[in-house]
Amino acid sequence: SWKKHTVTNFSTSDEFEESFVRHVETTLARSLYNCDELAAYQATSQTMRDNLVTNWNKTQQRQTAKDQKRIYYLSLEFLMGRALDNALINTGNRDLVKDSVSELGFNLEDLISQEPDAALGNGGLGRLAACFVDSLSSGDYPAWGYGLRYQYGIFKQKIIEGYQVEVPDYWLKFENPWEIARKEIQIPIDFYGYVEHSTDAKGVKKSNWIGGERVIATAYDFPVPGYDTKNVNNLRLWSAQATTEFDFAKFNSGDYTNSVQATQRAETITSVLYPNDNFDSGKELRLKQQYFWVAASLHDILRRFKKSKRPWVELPDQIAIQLNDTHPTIAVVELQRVLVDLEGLSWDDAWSIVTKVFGYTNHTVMQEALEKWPVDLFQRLLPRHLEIIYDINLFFLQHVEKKFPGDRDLLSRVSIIEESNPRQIRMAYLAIIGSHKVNGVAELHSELIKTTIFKDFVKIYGASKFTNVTNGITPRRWLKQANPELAELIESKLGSDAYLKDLTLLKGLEKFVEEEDFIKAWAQVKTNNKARLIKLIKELTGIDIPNPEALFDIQVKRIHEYKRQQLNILAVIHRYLSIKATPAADRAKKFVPKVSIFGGKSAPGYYQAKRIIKLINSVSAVVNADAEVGDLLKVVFIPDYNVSKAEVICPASDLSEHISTAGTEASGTSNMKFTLNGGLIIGTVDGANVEITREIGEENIFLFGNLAESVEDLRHHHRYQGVQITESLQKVFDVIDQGLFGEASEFAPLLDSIRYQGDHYLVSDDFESYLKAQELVDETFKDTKEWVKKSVACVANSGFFSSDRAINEYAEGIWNIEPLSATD
Ligand code: DL6
Repeated sequence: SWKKHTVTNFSTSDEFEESFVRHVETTLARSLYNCDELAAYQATSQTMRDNLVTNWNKTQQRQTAKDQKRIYYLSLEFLMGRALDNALINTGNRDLVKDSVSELGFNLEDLISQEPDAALGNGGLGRLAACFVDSLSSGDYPAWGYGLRYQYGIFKQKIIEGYQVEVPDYWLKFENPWEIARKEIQIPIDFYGYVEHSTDAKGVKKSNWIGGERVIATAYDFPVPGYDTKNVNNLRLWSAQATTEFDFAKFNSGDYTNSVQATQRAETITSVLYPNDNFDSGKELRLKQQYFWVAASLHDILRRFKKSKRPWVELPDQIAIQLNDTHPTIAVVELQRVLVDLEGLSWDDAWSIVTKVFGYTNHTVMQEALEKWPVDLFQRLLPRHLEIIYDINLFFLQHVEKKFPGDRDLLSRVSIIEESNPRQIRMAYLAIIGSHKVNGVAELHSELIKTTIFKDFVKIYGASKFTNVTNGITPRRWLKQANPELAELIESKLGSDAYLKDLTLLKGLEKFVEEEDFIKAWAQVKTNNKARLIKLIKELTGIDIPNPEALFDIQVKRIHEYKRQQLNILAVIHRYLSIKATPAADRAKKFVPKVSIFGGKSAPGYYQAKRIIKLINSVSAVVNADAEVGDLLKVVFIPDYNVSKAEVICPASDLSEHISTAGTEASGTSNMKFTLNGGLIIGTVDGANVEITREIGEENIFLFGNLAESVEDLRHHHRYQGVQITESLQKVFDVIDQGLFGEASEFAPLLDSIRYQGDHYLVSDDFESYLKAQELVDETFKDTKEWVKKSVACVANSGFFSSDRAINEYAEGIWNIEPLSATD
């Protein structure tokens, strides 16, 4: 068979159990009689880890011996979720381990749920990085991920009286079996200080940065197993430590507070993940995090390169570095500094190497999310880097001036330094200038960056520097792991699980859509998954969902005005009013029973997003308590949306919402997760929805709303002619204003942003077409069989959205790297 399961290291249950017992008794120092589920989870994980580490070592040796080009993926976020189930699946050990732990008296699912999510990310960008490391390992690419080991990941969200309350996520409370502490790797990282300039005997100018504060970066390694391969790549996360643990002199002189202060200040660098999604917060500590991570990673990468004794010009043949958003852009400057100041290369030689090494992925066109740093802050924190940025800018502007003589406006538009007050460094421009390729993350988005925010750079560099790599998701986690029943049904029809490595094979499902039994089985899987979600909702919120046959309409993602949860909830209110206005006898004919499900975190300081959460919860309280409405409408807000909850939520949707204002969502990846799990989409013509429509067919998606090209005109119209509120939207506003959902003043800021403040996100413009699309959803859902066929069509045509495809495109079009087979 195609499947070798070469990674399986346990040939019998006995082998697994032996190792399990050894870990319980030695690693955990417990006895089997005193082994609870947490301990059993840890022993299972330790046992799996032993295997991974062996293959991890071999992978590293193989990669060093072959000395092929490697890709380093720099991401400030890796939203990995849980590791155990994924490791079991990728290594082909799941069934055996399930039986083994059952023999030992445990249920595998219970053990899996003991693991806290590794929630080192905010949303799409961080989860994309996690899917990418899975695909890099699965495709046998020589690759490392580099990030930060935050002590606190994204906060946990509690809902108290309808409001979001943030609680720290101390995910490292218990020993983490998936990380390997490399305490011996200690890289000094400097901040602050000053620059000394001198001229050597040959008349060459030298710059020497004397740092003022030193922090140590220590490495923690996370093995990343590929699916059905022995290849295990590395994700290295850095943790900050003080140079000296403790100042004894100060301690002995009685100054205890100061003696621990330096330690605390150093460790603060990696203590917390900034909880902003698509917004640049601009705090000093964040810049410190970025430099700390980038400098440690580059030091590590260059140390590895230097061992090969190759000349520096060969660096771009040996390494590619991908900048996941602008967060690691300072790496461009740091590499130039190392090559010029420390390795003695000329500026031009160094710069030619630097620009061949880096690629930059853009994830947003929204101004508020584009990173800028005050020049003053750079001057203090990284004085030598600021000098280098000035020089990069000078040479770049000279190049522009030569190409477009006399165009002063152009020079000021593209300058890395924004002459504002305070002056700012535009990190996206620095990333473009320092990279050989810039990519967007979906076709529409990649076109938009060329025609809007980076238009001038297309003029300067030509269009070929700009490319598209549409995002993808890993089918191992998002189908096999999240939806085992569907995976099993698919495997039974396709005859193997080869589709997990070549997702386009799902196309083979199409030929079964006329089979009655298949359609029935497919529908049954969905019902079972909905039952699983009903249980989770009950546990988390206490809300009963009486009807599992109801249409599950789900919107889970970060809460943001551009993602327009407000549009969704306003339409839910409209539905509620319509149900109540319809005579009881006619209701069943007119409306299909529906459960509107929301989930997602707001950035702690994002006022409007927090109002949206409160409104959803207030509507939920009123609607769910209204006996007159019964099971025709239920509204749920699932607290603390995260990766492990998404694994239960995505397989349970009939419909999911991807309804951003056109032109604002770069790609979206939850749209792909829902489609791959047989859920239909209601969405705008935005991000990857466009390609999803192309792949699955227009007849299988509910599109609505204004197009990206109309957005600017509509905003202009709002500014000068005011906002038109339609009758149906006005009715919704009226009941909110009248206090149907509690204190009206709580929601006024939200409504006012639409009716009086220009409706930036075009809720008023899209409201009617959204309602129409929802009506069509109801009509379509009434024909169960037709709906199920559409569901099959979604899955069968999801092949394109595998992160394996995305990684292959990066490897070929941007990194120029080849896989290194684990059997070589
Ligand atoms: O590219 C991954 C993902 C896209 O699918 C989303 O459209 C985009 O909004 C998201 N961006 C972020 C930025 N967050 N931070 N920090 O997640 O990237």
